[in-house]
Amino acid sequence: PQTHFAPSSQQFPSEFLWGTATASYQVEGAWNVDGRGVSIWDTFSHKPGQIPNNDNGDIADDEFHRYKSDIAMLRELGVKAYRFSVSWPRVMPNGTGAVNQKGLDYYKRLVAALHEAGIEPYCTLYHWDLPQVLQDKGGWQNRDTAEHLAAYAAVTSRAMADAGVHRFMTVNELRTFTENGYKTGTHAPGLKLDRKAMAQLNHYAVLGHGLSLAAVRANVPHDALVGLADNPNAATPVINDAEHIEAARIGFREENAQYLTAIMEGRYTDLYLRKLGADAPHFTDAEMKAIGAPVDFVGLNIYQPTYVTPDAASGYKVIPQGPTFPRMLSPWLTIGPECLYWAPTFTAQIWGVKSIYITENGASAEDRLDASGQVMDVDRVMYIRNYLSQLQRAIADGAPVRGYFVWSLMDNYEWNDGYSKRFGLVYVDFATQKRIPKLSARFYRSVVKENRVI
Ligand code: GBH
Repeated sequence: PQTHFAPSSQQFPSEFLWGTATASYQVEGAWNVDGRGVSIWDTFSHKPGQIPNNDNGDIADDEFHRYKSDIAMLRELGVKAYRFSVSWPRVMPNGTGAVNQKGLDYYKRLVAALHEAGIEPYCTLYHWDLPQVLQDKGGWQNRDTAEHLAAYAAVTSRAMADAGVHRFMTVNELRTFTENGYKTGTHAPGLKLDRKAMAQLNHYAVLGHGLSLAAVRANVPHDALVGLADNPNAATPVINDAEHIEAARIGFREENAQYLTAIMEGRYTDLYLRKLGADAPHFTDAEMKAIGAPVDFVGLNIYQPTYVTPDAASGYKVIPQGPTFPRMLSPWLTIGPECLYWAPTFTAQIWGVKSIYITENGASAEDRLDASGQVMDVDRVMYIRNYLSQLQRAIADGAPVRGYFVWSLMDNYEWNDGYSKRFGLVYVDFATQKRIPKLSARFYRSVVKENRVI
């Protein structure tokens, strides 16, 4: 009988970069320490009745004070990279102008400790913590915010490059900070704008990426890589025949017309502009050129599929997922591992992208300490294993995926869900700040060590 499986099964490329991800407001805490300014998330979460249990990020994982021991956890996992974000109001308390050196110093300490541990820092410049003073002037409804982001990105990327950071992402998830912040209002600043206002605001958001991309390039060494981490709707064919795959390919491009497609093509699709009619945004050629400037890599945050089927009229149609569709703990987090096959595959096929990272993937689960004080999160292991199998298959079929970051290293402040949804490989007891690696941490350590789905 065969007792030993060939280690080549479901193998990843030898240079594959395994990592984990976090974001400033979700883990740092220290919200009013060393001159940090106020962000829209401080304002939003401090307003009573806004977030379950009135949870906020004042303390979060206290990573500001505990980064050294958290980096020791990264070493335990054996990962080669850590994706973190810089808090804009920590570096520029007023959103523009004066730089708070103490704020920058925190990130220099963090980066130095990562280097010391042999872990490559992947730095996101904007993961949603907009300085409140800029929201007071309209936030992303104001074109100036795009310019201010670029000015902050210039200062921050220069300081981070001096500290040895070679990998930068301008923004995280354009769709989330625009639509959740300004359309559905579930995220800060909690507004509910109409279609016309949203179209213009979305334009300023992608412009913010484009201007920041240029600003970072001008301030970091030529061999540094600059991209973004976006969350395109992961259009996925239900049936893998030519017709359905083509429908999903069309869907992938059109469903993301105002975000990733605009960035990849430097223009809005005809269908997008036609659908908006009189609500279409105002834009200039120069702006579209900045938005479409080439990136060194595309980061994809992929969690759940958007199923698509052919449609005679518009080429594709989105199929809703009913109440019995399997989900993780977050209601939006449906389980469709094959979306991690299609998202990088389409990104490479449609736009010829040569370098892709999965900058986030992971799952919420109802984690409980068992009698022996362990967290046996077999559901999260199931989720990650199945998604990784599809990613491995995508790479085997030619998708140029260079790395993968689990969201998240540890449980943290999950935005409008507060601390009620846990995504970590490491359990955090928020009352004591004690960290307990879950079963999924052990699983991921094995994946990293063997460089295959195990
Ligand atoms: C990512 O968002 C984020 O980058 C990260 O910060 C976050 O912690 C992680 O994933 C897990 O959520 O409550 O009905 O308004 C993933 C995309 C978009 C999913 C907003 C949740 C809110 C749904 N997210 N969405 S709702």
